[in-house]
Amino acid sequence: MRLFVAIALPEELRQRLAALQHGLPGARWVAPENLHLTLCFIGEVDRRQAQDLDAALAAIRGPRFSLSLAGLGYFGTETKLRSIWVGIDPCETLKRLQAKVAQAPRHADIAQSSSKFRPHVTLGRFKAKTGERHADFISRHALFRAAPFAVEDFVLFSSFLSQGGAIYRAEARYPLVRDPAGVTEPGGSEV
Ligand code: 3AM
Repeated sequence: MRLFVAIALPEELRQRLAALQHGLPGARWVAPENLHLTLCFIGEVDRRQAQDLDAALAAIRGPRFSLSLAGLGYFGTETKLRSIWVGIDPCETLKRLQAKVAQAPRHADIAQSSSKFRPHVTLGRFKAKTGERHADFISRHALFRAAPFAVEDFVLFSSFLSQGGAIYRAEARYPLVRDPAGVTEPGGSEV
């Protein structure tokens, strides 16, 4: 199975993001129900690795916190966009959670390439050449901002490719703790 770990977004927020998803030639927009913030891409694993990963993720302790989506950016270049995404307001608690999640594959004997965490929510992907309309879209939405939302858990998703596109399924949810004795961390905005 093909897995990744992510923070799911509330329905209302996904609807707000979906409202941005139009008007760009060559875009493969992420289906609104699939919009998420990836913490760690895991890849193909066997059943035993998946079980070990689940155990490692379940052992993670961290506080609940609030996150705000803000800004819009891209990967690739303006003439050859790979993806357009919505950014996240800087959040130390998110960074700490991601660092813990990124350790979990090691405990499950899953090879990982280390890459810097750049938190984002992908809106759409592109294969063909991109141009002025794309650059205009990026500058028009550069100041996008949404109300903060509470992150109360993180999720292990499986991903299947179907004819209609990717289907993501929540395999397990890992709760974060409210008012945690011993895990309250400075610098975050816990809820
Ligand atoms: O959150 P985003 O959209 O940036 O692109 C995939 C998506 O990232 C990424 O994992 C997230 C959940 O599907 N992904 C897919 N295949 C990948 C790979 N081979 C990958 N990331 C790294 N290596």
